[in-house]
Amino acid sequence: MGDTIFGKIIRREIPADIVYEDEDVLAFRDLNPQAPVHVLFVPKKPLATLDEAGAEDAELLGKLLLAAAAYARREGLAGPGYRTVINCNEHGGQTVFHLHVHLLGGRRMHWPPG
Ligand code: DGP
Repeated sequence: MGDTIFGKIIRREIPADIVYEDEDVLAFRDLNPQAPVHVLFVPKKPLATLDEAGAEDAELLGKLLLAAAAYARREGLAGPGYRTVINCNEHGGQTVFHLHVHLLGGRRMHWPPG
């Protein structure tokens, strides 16, 4: 995959409001928040889309979701609830081609999404 803005954030070449980091995952606040809490959980491994993930990435995908769930719990979002979203490719609304999980919380979500 080509480099993206998220690759630059992972390498600390551009700033971001980082809220969580471990060996495999970086999480930072979305620049254009769609909810009071809007954090992106990004694998340090440069996967472009969910479609590019393979069986070898099963553990990494689990780590992304568990990191998001743990963050939501720490921030008091788990009781009221929250939403996780992975947009994939054009119809999914993906604009940055480095796989990421959106964590949205702090307000009631609507369904179906637009
Ligand atoms: P998606 O549409 O699923 O690819 O989501 C990309 C998100 O990334 C979008 O909600 C806005 C956010 N975003 C784009 N550029 C930047 C950036 O430079 N910094 C941060 N923190 N977020 C960004």
